[in-house]
Amino acid sequence: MKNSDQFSRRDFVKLGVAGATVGAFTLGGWAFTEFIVDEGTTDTWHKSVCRFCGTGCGVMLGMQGKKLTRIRGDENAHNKGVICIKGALLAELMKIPNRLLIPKIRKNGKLVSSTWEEAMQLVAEKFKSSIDNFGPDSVAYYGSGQLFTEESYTANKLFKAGIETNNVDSNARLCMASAATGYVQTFGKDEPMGSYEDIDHADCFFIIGSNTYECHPPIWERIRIRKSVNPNVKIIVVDPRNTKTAQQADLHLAVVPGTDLLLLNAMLYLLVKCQNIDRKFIDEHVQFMYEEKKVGFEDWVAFLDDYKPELVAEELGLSVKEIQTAAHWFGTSKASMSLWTMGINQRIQGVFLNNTLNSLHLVTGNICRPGATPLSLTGQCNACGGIRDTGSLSHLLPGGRFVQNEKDRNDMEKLWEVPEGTFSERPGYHAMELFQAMVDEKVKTALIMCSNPAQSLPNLNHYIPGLEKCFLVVADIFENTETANYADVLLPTALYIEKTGVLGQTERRYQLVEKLIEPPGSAKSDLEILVDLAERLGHGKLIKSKTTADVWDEWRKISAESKYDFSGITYERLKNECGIQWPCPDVSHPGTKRRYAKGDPFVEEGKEIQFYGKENNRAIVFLRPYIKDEEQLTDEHPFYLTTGRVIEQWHTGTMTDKISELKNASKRGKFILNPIDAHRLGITENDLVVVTSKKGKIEGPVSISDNETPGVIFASFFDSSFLINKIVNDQYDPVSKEPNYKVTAVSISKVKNTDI
Ligand SMILES: Nc1nc2c(c(=O)[nH]1)N[C@H]1C(S)=C(S)[C@@H](COP(=O)(O)OP(=O)(O)OC[C@H]3O[C@@H](n4cnc5c(=O)[nH]c(N)nc54)[C@H](O)[C@@H]3O)O[C@H]1N2
Ligand SMILES: Nc1nc2c(c(=O)[nH]1)N[C@H]1C(S)=C(S)[C@@H](COP(=O)(O)OP(=O)(O)OC[C@H]3O[C@@H](n4cnc5c(=O)[nH]c(N)nc54)[C@H](O)[C@@H]3O)O[C@H]1N2
Ligand code: SF4
Ligand SMILES: [Mo]
Repeated sequence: MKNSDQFSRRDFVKLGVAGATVGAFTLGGWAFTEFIVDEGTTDTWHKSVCRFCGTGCGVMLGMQGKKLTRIRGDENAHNKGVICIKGALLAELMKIPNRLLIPKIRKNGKLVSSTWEEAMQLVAEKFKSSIDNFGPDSVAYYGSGQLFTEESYTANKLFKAGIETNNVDSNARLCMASAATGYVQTFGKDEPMGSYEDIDHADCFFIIGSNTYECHPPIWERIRIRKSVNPNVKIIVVDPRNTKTAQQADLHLAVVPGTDLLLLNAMLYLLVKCQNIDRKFIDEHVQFMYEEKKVGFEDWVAFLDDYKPELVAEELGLSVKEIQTAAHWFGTSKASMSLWTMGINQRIQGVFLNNTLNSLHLVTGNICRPGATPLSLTGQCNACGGIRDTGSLSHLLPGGRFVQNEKDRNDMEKLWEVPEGTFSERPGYHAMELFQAMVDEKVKTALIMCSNPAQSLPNLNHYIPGLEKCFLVVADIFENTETANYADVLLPTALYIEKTGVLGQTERRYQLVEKLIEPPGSAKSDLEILVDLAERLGHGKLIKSKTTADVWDEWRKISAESKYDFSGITYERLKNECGIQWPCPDVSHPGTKRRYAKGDPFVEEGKEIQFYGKENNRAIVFLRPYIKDEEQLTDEHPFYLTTGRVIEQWHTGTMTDKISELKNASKRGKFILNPIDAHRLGITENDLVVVTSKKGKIEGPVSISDNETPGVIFASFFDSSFLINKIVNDQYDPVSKEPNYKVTAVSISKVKNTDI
């Protein structure tokens, strides 16, 4: 595998550290096992988890008194001691100055300091008056895959069972909704069957729409190690851009943005044609379906005829040979593993893509055995545990239940001890509808916790007026976020190890973060705020668990009534173990590495594989036709803009852009162009350009890089002075409602030369 130029970037990080001695033990690039910002000795080491991404790395935190001084990857955890630059700088995160210390209330257009009593009284009054005058659906909660499970669970319960509105959604809608819906449709239950450990057994990696190298570095490191001990292992990367991940692939398929479903169906076509499918597995475990209708194997084969590589290669921007190689490697390897993230989820056909990826595994029998699995990489540290598992989305109830299913509603009403008929059968507003409902003044009062939608939503120009109209209560650790600009009440919250709670990462693993530091000023945990609000709204009895330990125990017991059973995962166990994978039905159960397979407590005795999420125990292979993305190139908009991440920055940058090492290394927001396009347009490095889409235009500097492919412009969304989301389109998948951040047709024109 090629070696990357990342060392120079790491050196930059080292140079960026002012005054501190920095030692870093590096692996294959941006992955570290130990990173020390030496500020003296360390008295005690504490087991914890990184608070950033869904890799969910175990970390060891070195404390000197009440100060976090050292970070080390936890060798005993699933990440085997490997962490990335963001995790390595967790100590810097806890030191960021200018935290929000006291509540603020907007008076005459300005946020002014208040007491908690005054702020919470006002919040409760506003919620009550909206509910009284306009009904419970005039209020809403918008949460985050970065809150602890106990927090999301409590918010969900308060709003759905207490206030009686299903208007509960979160930033996970922007992120995981297509993957979650894909799993539910195909297997009947959300969450992956596989584990990270499968990486150590896979012979073919199919990485599609994931820049694993920058966004899940320890996972990339594990893949790299697998490849280095076994050079025959193949890595296929499907990404329109020549990312750091793509550069190290054996086969990089630089598809035209928005066309992947043609590729997946063409691969299926070739797998059938070359007899690389597993008929026995299909006959035992698979059902074919077109929309709601059962169809046969032959119907599926006939459907694939439209996807002969010769018919689709041109639209994909690939050669027939490239498609053949991908199908051959996937179909003939002993164990194939797919990994994917936003390049597939944030798409108009996000759910269809997820279904079809799952199908590749089902028809080849590459599932439920070591190394063979579709594994959707999760984005945030607790999108899985906190949002998906607790059902904190507008169409869900806890433990894989659905708002629209009467039995599910009645079951949850019993478990939460509220009268039958409490839950509305109508799903609440999903994220995109919710912000539209603010524009339309249907939602009058909303609580936003741990998210910064005024920077992260697509088509910002359209939704900002809604944030202005709605009475917004924003709980954040900082005052200077984009969303805080529209807050009517701003509540200071505790961050990371200033509070206790459970995080659930990609592979169904729950891990505990324990409080080690007091929050600054009068900041409170998000749970404390929710408990306070519940009491003020008259739901103190419903929200009876008021501490994180009590909430966890309540949720743990409730989980026992579902196929998500993790009743055996106690705080006590989590304090001593490096996380446990559910299902885990009792305290002596070791957890479940491979779901739907022997060893999973829900698989019947004597069965090797059982897709028990479905009534007939069969997973579904859907016939999913490709539909052209609405964002097609035209003379007016001849480039694709795609947006995403860089390794040093976390989302809207509120945290990472305040850590000098990360800020210096990532520089500012910019449009990144391929040299060929730049040359053709007469654009040079640092030129100022205007990029225009159907939604608007923004100005920004250009950077030129071979990592981009001709016709595609890349921009990240971390820089609040470069709000790329003003021009990103806001169409969304019709089923998952996840927006299409990845494909926007744009034009680009040069403004003037500048020395930025
Ligand atoms: N450093 C860092 N790491 C993070 C985060 C972060 O903010 N910073 N955030 C976390 C979160 S919440 C998330 S959701 C994940 C996201 O992790 P990723 O999904 O890996 O990151 P992105 O950069 O959003 O997008 C991934 C890739 O999709 C590609 N892509 C764009 N259009 C298409 C297409 O049409 N087809 C295909 N196949 N690919 C396409 C892009 O070129 C990009 O390389 O990262 C997590 N990890
Ligand atoms: N253009 C473009 N836009 C995107 C995406 C993309 O790929 N392209 N990806 C989308 C995806 S996948 C995601 S996940 C979203 C993320 O979008 P957001 O959730 O809006 O982004 P964050 O920056 O993570 O916002 C977290 C906020 O919570 C605050 N915070 C941190 N810790 C705590 C805490 O413990 N409690 C509270 N109350 N607040 C806290 C932070 O200061 C910050 O303001 O962005 C989406 N937007
Ligand atoms: S990979 Fe994710 S969880 Fe691991 S250290 Fe980096 S940001 Fe933290
Ligand atoms: Mo995400």
